[in-house]
Amino acid sequence: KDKFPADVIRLNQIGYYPEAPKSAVVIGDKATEFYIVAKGTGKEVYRGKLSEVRKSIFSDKKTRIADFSEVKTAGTYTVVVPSVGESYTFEIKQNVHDAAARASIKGFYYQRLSTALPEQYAGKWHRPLSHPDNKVQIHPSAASAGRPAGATISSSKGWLDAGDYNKYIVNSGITMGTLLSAYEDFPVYFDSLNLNIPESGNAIPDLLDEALWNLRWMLTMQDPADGGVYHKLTNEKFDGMIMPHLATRPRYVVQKGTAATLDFAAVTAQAARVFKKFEHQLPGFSDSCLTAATRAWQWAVKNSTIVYDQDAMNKTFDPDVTTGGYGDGNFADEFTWAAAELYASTQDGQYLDKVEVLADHNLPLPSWGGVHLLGYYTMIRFETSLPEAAQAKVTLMKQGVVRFADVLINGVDTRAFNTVMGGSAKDYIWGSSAVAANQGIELIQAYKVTGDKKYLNYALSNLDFLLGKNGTGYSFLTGYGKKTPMHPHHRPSIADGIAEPVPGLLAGGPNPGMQDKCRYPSSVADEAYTDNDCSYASNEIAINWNAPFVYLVCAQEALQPR
Ligand code: G3I
Ligand code: 9MR
Repeated sequence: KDKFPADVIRLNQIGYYPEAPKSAVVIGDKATEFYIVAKGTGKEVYRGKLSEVRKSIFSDKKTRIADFSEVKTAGTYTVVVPSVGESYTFEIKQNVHDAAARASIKGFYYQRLSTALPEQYAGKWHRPLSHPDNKVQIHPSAASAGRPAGATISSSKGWLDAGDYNKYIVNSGITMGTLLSAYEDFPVYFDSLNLNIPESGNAIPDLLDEALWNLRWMLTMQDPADGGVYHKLTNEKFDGMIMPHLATRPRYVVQKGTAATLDFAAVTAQAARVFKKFEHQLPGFSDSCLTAATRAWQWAVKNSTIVYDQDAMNKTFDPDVTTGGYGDGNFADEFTWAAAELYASTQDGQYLDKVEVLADHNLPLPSWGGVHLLGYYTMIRFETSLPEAAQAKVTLMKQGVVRFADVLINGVDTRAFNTVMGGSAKDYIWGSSAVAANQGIELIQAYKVTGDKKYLNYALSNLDFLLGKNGTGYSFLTGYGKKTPMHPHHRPSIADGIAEPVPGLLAGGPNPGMQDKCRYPSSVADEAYTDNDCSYASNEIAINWNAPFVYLVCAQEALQPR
């Protein structure tokens, strides 16, 4: 076993679709041949030649690729490389990612605050009610005429952002936009997906019921007096590694800001559209979302440069707040995203004027601070139902999305790990898993625009990356794959005394920034990851990383041919 470790062969530890490309990465340059062996019978079903040697651009690693796309028969297999190793077992079958797809959505259920998680839904990770957030203080930075400092508001529900217990509007923005877009792009797939959450069985798809939990919270973050939105709901500082129900220190809403308000406008405008279909179940809800969106937009137009600068805030107001910043000083992208969502929901031309089409073909990949492309995706999604006035912009957006996809896929076929992820060191930032997943989403948009299958399959290469075909050998989704994070920086998982972490959560992934100062086994860009709970810079989990994983995996489940 030790002589032939599974880890020298990197692959999607869950498996492959019968009709899709399939490859594994063999670390080292010596071997030349490989076999695909059927589990159980031990029979060799396929023999192939490894590729030419490929060189990592980050380290001195050399690899060869085992391409077994020709194996299409459903079954359980391993890759065997003589005198090198035998891989983990994996499956080839239809819907091979079904369980991982469900789990990654269910991961959001485990992040719910202001409720108990009963065993019936949460299994051994059940926990008591925490964070009712029904007496949240107005921080002095957020005081307004009707809501003086120290007054309390109710701002319950929502998801914990990540491994910490705070709730951040900016990060909820991209998360919700991504999940609602997944629904808008694949409604049929989600309509029948049962997640065993308390709302399962009602007439609303479970994905949307889950999203509603966070949306209800977001709606409370708008100041009713003027439409502006508080940047976050937070403790003064990060809690210790304690269970949620023991984290009872005072909570505050802080300063309103332009980014938070525009992200809120985008999400509520999109929600107005999505929930219109469920008017019968949620009477009036869609309309209230649109009203909230419109008021937020108007506030942002009047207050178009209000940065959330935590250090500056702390110089002026007490108490100091030192939790996650999510500060962003450039609002052009938030204006475009919010305008695009408002336009798609209302077709009111004033919003179309504010939708900015970027000239640069190297578009910014979506991230919490860069949401430009979310606006593109929505405009493209509704292309055929948008007025004539929008068509010129939509055409440019489609070209931009396809050009960006072509930049992403350029060179993959000589890359050491054979994935779109890892084309440059810039891919490996804090939360690099979300870079991989968002590249996948971008490629799926290019597939939708062109109908060219290659983009769908390149997107799949990044799902392979996330599930084990990478420089670390980890499948980053907790509980899914053979070697998965056991010690994420996630307070409930650390404090609950249960060996396995909460399942279905995506670890941040390689980040040579290593800002947490933990010990890492390697500082190389694509290997700088440690499965240690001290490592918030590589091994935390976060809702804005899970959401693009949900989109990518569900899109593949919905789109791969049967
Ligand atoms: O913008 C620069 C870019 O210009 C530069 O090239 C790059 C080089 O590393 O750095 C970029 O800034 C980074 C920024 O994220 C934007 O990606 C910072 O170095 C990096 O420190 C920063 O990390 C953020 C981190 O909080 C610290 O603020 C992560 O994106 C963000 O996901 C993370 O979010 C935390 C919350 O604050 C609290 N809750 C948990 C959550 C997840 O860890
Ligand atoms: O636990 C915190 C994590 O959720 C954040 O992402 C991270 C960066 O903002 O900060 C973590 O908190 C650490 C703090 O920044 C420094 N002291 C140790 C804290 C817990 O490890």
